[in-house]
Amino acid sequence: MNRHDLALGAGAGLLSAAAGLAAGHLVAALIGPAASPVLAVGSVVIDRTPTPLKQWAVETLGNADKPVLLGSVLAGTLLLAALGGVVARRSFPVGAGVVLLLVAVAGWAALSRPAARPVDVIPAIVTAAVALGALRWLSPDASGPREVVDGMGRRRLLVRAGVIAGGALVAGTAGQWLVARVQDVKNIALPRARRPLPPLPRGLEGRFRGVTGFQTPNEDFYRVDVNLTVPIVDHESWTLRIDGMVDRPYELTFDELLELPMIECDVTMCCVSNEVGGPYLGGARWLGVRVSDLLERAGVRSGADQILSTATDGFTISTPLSAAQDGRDMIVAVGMNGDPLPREHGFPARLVTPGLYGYVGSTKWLTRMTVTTYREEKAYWTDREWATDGPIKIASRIDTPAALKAVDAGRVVVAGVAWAPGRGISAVEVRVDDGPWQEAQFGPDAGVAYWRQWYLLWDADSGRHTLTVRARTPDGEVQTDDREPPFPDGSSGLQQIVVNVR
Ligand SMILES: Nc1nc2c(c(=O)[nH]1)N[C@H]1C(S)=C(S)[C@@H](COP(=O)(O)O)O[C@H]1N2
Ligand SMILES: [Mo]
Repeated sequence: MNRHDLALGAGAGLLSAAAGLAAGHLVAALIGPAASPVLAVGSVVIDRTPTPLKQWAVETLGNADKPVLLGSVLAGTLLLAALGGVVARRSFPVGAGVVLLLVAVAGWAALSRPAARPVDVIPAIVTAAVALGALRWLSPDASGPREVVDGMGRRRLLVRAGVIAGGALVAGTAGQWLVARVQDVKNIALPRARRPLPPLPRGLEGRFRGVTGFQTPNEDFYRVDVNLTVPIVDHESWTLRIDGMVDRPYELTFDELLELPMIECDVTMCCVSNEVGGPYLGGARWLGVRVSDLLERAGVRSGADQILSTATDGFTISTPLSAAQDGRDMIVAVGMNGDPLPREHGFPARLVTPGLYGYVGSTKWLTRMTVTTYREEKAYWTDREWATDGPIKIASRIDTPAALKAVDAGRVVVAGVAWAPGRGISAVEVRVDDGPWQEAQFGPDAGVAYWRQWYLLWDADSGRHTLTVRARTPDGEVQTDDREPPFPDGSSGLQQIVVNVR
């Protein structure tokens, strides 16, 4: 096989695979995006990836972890497809076999998801049919004499390749467009809270540039989950089931949920994987139904100590039952900052648990709450050796000045946020180099479940300076530089930044 042959074969393999995947993606957009071949394989890869590697990916790649993963899956697929194309020039059945193998993996991945339905195999079948058809069309008839093989003619081959590439582009784009269209849920009408809270005041962001806003807009709210694509849940057919160790298990539709008494609460949510100084937290006003009300109606039996919540895709989270019973505002939320929950953040309903890290208290795309015990059942992260109860550690962050930034000598605004949701923050202190701890001023207060903005006016003299921040809770805890377990990358360490003053 010469170079020319190799290139033609690889090209045909790549194009065929791309066309197949695009067609599969379009069909998946119509029946359920999660069954899209690339996405299905990606999800299985995520689930099978060992936790330390996953953590490493989140830490080093941040929110890029998903594009990077999808990109790798795609690259691997295309590489194998190219190989299939090359082999197909020698023997079409063997080459086609390689392509079929790829599709079989995608089909298996689509069907092995917990929420899979039989129809989810359709995108894989479409992918196979289109990919094989395209490969056949681009391959010379190997049984013929050499002249006929080459005699397909450059022009004819180019035209065919163009048709396939164009079709793939159209199908892929249409698939993406369809997915985006069904995702818009902004105009669903939500009820008002029984006792609405006064609007959150504008915070320090109105006075100092660079400070995190007091209320995080939905578009800017951090997103952390194991899903490659945002689950698209139809609220008309969605239900919330409450069962397990209860006297009267029951199920609610979305409309029935909206008829229950609603409360509003301001809660700062935070991810355990947030690094010191990191971005994985946000403050929002949530609207929802108290979990204690929902459980009361079911009648919790004695002996239970866990709420095992399940998302529409089968993902589970364990929350200590006590969080629903100790008076804090643990809710099944349907609203976020005055709008329905965005799909990214759990539409139609999610848990919000003040004071607990997201992986133990904030199930998105919630569909079931099962009252049980930790002895009986373990959820996704708990099963991966993360702490069973995840109270958020006291933490603080410097938003401005940015680390390593050069600022002019004189008055410099040092500002940021501090949080210990559930306990509240009573003081924030900043230290310049080895100097004394200086007490910062606060922005507005929205209760103990919410973060506080803080600022300090620093009279800076020129040179290189190190700023350190720490927070205190009303119950006397002082934030220390503690990055020990139970959280492998716990977020309680003291943030230090270096600033160059001119
Ligand atoms: N269904 C589902 N819910 C989930 C997760 C998930 O992967 N799947 N991740 C949890 C984690 S680790 C965090 S930190 C929060 C993040 O919520 P957000 O994406 O709305 O900020 O959601 C939690 N709820
Ligand atoms: Mo998280």
